[in-house]
Amino acid sequence: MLACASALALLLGVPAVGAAADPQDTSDRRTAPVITPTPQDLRPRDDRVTVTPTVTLVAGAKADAAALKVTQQALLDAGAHQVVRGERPVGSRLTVYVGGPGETPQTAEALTALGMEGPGQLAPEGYVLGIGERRIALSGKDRAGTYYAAQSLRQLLPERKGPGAKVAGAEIRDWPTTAIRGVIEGFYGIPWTHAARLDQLDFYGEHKMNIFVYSPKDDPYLRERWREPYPAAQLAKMKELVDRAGARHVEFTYALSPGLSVCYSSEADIKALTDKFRTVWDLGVRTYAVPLDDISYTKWNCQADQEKWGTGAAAAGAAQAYLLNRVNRDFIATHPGAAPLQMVPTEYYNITPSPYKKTLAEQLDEDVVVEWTGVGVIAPVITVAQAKAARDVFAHPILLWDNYPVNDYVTNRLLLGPYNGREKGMPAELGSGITANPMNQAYASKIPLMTVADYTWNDAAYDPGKSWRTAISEYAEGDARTEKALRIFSDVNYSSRINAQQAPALAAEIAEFWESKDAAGLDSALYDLQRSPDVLRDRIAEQEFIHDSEPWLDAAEAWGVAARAALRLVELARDGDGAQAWEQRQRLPALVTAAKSFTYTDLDGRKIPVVVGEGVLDKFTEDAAAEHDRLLGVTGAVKGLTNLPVYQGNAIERMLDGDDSTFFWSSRATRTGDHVTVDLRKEREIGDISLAMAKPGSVNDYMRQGVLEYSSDGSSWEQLAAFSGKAVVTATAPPGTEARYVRARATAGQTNWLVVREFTVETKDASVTGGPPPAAGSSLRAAADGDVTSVYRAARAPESREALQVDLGGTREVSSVTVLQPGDGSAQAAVQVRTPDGDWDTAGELDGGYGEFTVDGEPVSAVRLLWSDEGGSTPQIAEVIVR
Ligand code: LTM
Repeated sequence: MLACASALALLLGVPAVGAAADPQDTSDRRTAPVITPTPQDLRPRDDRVTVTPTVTLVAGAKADAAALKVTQQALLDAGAHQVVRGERPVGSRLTVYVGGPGETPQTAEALTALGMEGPGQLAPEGYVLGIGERRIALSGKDRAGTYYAAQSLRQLLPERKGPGAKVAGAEIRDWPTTAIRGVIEGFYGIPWTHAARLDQLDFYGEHKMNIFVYSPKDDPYLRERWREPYPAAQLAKMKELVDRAGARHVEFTYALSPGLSVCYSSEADIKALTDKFRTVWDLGVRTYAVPLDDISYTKWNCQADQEKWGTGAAAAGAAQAYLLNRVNRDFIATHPGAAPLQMVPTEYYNITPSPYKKTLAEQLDEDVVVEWTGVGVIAPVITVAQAKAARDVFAHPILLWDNYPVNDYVTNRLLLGPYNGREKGMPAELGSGITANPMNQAYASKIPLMTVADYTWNDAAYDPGKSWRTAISEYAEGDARTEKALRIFSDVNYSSRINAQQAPALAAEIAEFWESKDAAGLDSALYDLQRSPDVLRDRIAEQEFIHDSEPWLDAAEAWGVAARAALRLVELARDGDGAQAWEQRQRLPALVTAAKSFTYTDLDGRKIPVVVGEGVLDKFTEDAAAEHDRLLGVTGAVKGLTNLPVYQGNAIERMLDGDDSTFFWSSRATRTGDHVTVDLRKEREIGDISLAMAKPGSVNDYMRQGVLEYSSDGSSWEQLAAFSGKAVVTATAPPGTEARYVRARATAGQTNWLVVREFTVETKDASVTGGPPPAAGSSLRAAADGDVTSVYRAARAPESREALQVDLGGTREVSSVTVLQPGDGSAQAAVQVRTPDGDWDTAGELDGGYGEFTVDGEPVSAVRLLWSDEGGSTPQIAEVIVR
């Protein structure tokens, strides 16, 4: 048997697929056929069939209607003028047989003619699809299988405007390795729209997913007001969803979450639950779930429960088992055709044995399916061993609630990378299946969800990168420019807890640039990034993707612009064009600010700044600025460092911005060893240190127990102070203490996240004197602090013979002095150096924003700007750089 991937390649290699050579065909949206999810066994044949003007469709009375519809449409899209029902082949027409043994008995003969076996031995929902000898045969193990055969055929047939397309012969035997495969709309935040849900159901059918769990956390009728009946309009919509799901062989699962207020022992509540189930039963719902996640199980909602079960987690396990068993026995068991009940335990996120799990495992009816998220709510990996352990500890079939690509905990991000980190063979250990929890953005979720469909159908063949590229290609509907733009956009929205690397393709381009120093390749990649949002806006067929992704598209475009400007800065600086480089450098902050300015509005109306390519694009602009600093000969701005993940754009730099209302905020609780660090960029004498943590509204978000430490090299540290239980920590370094790094390091774990409003470290290396005095908020020191972004702004115009002096702390040979002024630089001054005999030699006159003055290797002990008596403008100096 050929390995599936190579067989597919062979199939694709058959040149006559489609009709690219047909001069009448004007379609520009044709791609080589790829079946997704990846089939289990696909073999090319030597022959091929032709799509004739009239195609005969042979189908029994019981043939799956949905499969017939898909097949018929696919044939018409492939150029057939008409598809007519018939009993047997007619002349040289293409004959298509649709239906497995229970649907269309004639398909068996067609398969025999092709030398193929029927689907009898396949798993449920499996199918065989044969193409050759003027016939196509689709035969499912069951009706869903036939529908999936039709979906595969749809992908193999070309799209063209007239008959005559040649289709490569193929023999496919295919089946799912995961019985239950699909999506749980189980996130917090803005629920999907009705239109999006209908569209998703179509999408699941096309990708051979067979379950949709309706469980949005913010639908009040599912949680807060679970007892209340639905308004008629909402029921009508649900009926539409149930019908659409049925027509796509998708099991619509109704999930009611009573845990916020339920009284487990209450007959009235059990009735309220089953009444609500009965209402949707009448709509056609046959699968039910009772999620009990994200509730307290140590606090009862009624005294009767405490009296019946006592207290503690084991008591909660017993109470939940009681309620679920009642629903299982009173409702599921009394409704023939109902699927096994599903439940989400309150401990859904690990496999650690516990009194709660033990009780639940022992007391819950054995046919109830237990949902589990893997180890960790957002599990970076899920292994075969973990799945086995989950099965053991819960002692029930496991339905994996996989929290990918859900982004309700990072609403500033789109998660467009592939499904990853799930070990091959894991689904077989679960006993039930896999449902993926998607993003608040239904349409943008499709790219990662296609890869979920691929894994769940055929985990053995699953290759995340390949699956991801196929998904993008499919979503682009064969348009090469859309595909490229989508790949670029998805690359900068790639990372998540299951895909560690952000923007892998762009990061590689950037690394290549730093290595090779050749800017052309990177500039072109960044230009493509900058253009990709417009390409997508103009060309993508599913415009709802644009609606979903709008702020991220805006940000991607703006980051493309900013990063290109940063690249140009490096080029100018490397070319020695100091004046232009300085101009470019000053443009950069506004471009970066613009790139960070786009927001997503959440359910509560809060505007959340979105990120794209974080850690790659922002870092590149920082690295470019640092390269400029290096070439200028300055250390650069004081920097914040941390190992903690960031919560929604509250970046580490915010603890250094001198603004007490902005802050760094971690996106997890602090653990032992976590740190926030100030990097002074070079060794300096340090003095007073102040660490201001927590904030109004998050008064407990501070490091409970930790130490303040300093270091010269970032690896060996000296302790300055230990602290505990204080949100504001201060210390003073002993006189003469020199350090490059100062940090606060946690010495114990805690449950709260960390907010740092300001982390200030006083340094004593300022050597700037003279005048005019600085304006409020500025300092003399800013003129020579190694940071070209901090500016000395004078409070007034200079007086006669006034000068700003930078002492070098000794005499040294100096080859040049560079003076940077913001903008065009209006200050006028003589740039002078002090020679060993105390004289001031003039090296030149300030003229414009950038001035570089040669000193010819003279020994110099100080530099000064002797302001000219005339002109009277108020000086501003970004940096005086002495080399
Ligand atoms: O994962 C489960 C069982 N419950 C919630 C989800 O509703 C939520 O979407 C995810 C991601 O934030 N985390 C949960 O704990």
